[in-house]
Amino acid sequence: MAEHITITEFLLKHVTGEHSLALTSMLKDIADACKKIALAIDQGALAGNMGSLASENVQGEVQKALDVITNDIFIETNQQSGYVAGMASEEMDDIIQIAEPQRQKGQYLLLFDPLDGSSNVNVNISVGTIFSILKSANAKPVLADFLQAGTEQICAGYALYGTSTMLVLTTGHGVNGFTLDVASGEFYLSHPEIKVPVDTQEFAINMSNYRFWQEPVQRYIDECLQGAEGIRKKDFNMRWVASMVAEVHRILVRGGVFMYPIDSKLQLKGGKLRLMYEANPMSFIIEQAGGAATTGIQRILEVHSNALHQRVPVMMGSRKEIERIAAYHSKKIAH
Ligand code: AHM
Ligand code: MG
Repeated sequence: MAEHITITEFLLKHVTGEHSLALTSMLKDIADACKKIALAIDQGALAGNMGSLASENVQGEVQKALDVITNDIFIETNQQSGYVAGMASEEMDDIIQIAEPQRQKGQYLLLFDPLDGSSNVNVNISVGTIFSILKSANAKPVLADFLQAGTEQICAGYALYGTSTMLVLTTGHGVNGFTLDVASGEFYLSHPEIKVPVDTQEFAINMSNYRFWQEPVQRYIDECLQGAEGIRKKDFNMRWVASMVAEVHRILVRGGVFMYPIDSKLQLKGGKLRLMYEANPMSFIIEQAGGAATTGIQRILEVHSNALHQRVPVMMGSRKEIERIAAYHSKKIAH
């Protein structure tokens, strides 16, 4: 573990500029919330946390007990610093207003997915929490204040509840990863200045959707599958965890591309993954680590946001591969 630097020591030293006080304080609360979530997941079935509820969230998805538990933990814990003016969650239809006494210094918006990949919870596979922080134009924010492009993010991160619990974040100056020491309850810097490896031979996509994809995505995957005998002249490996946080983390550590493209089943929805609290924060992290993120036709961080739960096609990871995929969409690389 690199020099045993705690997350608080790291933030105090490295987060500078106009948002430093607020970010340090908010990130401390976020780290606390993620620790509590890690515990709730660890206790799992023993605490009766694993079932499905009768309720559905705004996306029409059946909520798991842990979706609701982790949502409550995240909201409750992140009201404490007083810097958060409003929140938005994958699990809630509308923006979350923060009561007056809890937002004395409220100038920031916190958008989050408390438990991404929650379909994996019952089968004991890694899940995560994703968050994004924006500046609010209003102390009492309304929906319009949240609808900012991803380029406006001042901080983004995720917690991965995997073989160890990690918190990975960016404030726009590179990406750093911290690992939870369960014994002391402290996050320590374990992955300083993460960079996405430039070369990759690994892709992540739900192959069962192949027949629904658009031609540029089929073409890219076909060429990967042809391996050394095909135009790419090298063999590719494939992974699909069905947990975006786990896939993106793997890409940060050893390279690769993660794809959830538009397909004919998703056409009306605009994509599978949500822009504001899934695609934007993960794209910010990937770009800060030297990678790239596109819808196929546009940089994700520049997508105009018109709804809280808006969906987008997502392709992110090693820069050269993402540029190739974008070039297939714009037909800049001919067959
Ligand atoms: P969720 O927020 O409802 O958990 O959905 C998002 C997840 C991503 O983590 C993952 O990449 C994707 O859904 C998996 O989808 P699929 O089950 O279609 O493979
Ligand atoms: Mg999600």
